[in-house]
Amino acid sequence: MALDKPQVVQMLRTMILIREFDERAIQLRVAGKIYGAVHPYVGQEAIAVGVCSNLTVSDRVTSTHRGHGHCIAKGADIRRMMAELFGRVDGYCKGKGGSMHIADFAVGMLGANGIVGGGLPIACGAALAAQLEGKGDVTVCFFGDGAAAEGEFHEALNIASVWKLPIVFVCENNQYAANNAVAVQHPGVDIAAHAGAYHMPGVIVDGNDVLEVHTATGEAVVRARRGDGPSLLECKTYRWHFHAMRNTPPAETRASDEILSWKARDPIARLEQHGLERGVLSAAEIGTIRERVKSDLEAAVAFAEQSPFPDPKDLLVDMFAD
Ligand SMILES: Cc1ncc(C[n+]2csc(CCOP(=O)(O)OP(=O)(O)O)c2C)c(N)n1
Repeated sequence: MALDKPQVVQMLRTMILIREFDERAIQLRVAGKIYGAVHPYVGQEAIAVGVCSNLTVSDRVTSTHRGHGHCIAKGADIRRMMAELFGRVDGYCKGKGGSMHIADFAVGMLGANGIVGGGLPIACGAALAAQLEGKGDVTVCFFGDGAAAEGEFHEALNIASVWKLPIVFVCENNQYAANNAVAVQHPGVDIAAHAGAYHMPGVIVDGNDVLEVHTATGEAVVRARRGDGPSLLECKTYRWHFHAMRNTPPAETRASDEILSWKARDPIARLEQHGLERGVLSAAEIGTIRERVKSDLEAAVAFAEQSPFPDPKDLLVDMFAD
């Protein structure tokens, strides 16, 4: 069923916000205003938005080191996210966690995660909790193609299948794990092919098409809510920028036309085109969405800048459980 206008507007706005948040984060990092590693999600926005547009606030997600897009799509507050990147007390971890540790349980965001594959067992635990609670909530587990080469990937798929956990595994295959192209990490081309071994549906999705991601996730979420167990979606996409703040892999090792061919499939431009062709968006409305995103982001940066640094005497506060 075609999405209605408010849904298209909401998706487009969220995708633009995710992109602009990370482009701004790169600028701020280069300018030395924020600290630590930033792993940009630019180019992958259709996945977070297409997936999370099927979720309610009580559904949970686990994220990765490249987590800003998941946080925004699940409803986290960009002011507190930005304050965290600035290392300030109003950040999600009071400025002591940084980009890779943003969590907001109030909106079901169980946390970004610096450990590759670390979200997979956490997602199984969250899905088991949801199964025991019996309210029909699902858990989505985002992870990369590199994480699919970790043992935790197989353990998680196995236990989720055996226990029919209400979980959707979403592999964001952005073609690289740091320096390594997907072909050198995996013997087969498709991560989704592993699903058959664990007796669950495995679906390959165009990860640069938010509508396709939305539909495929919708089917997996219905299956999970019904009690029929997990699914694996492999979203084929591309990481436009470097891995973290270093140029990895060096631009010259990527085939010269590779980046260009993926940029021609820009997920935001494709949704704009879809909206214009269907007559549910006008160029003026797109301009207004972009302006609004810009002012919201500047407000987030201003909020972060006025927030104080944590007091050094609080260095160990919140580090250990009582
Ligand atoms: C267990 C573990 N091994 C290695 C690393 C170092 N590391 C950080 S990100 C990364 C690549 C991850 O690739 P992928 O899962 O495909 O995610 P992407 O960065 O492409 O989004 C590696 C190897 C780590 N953080 N944790």
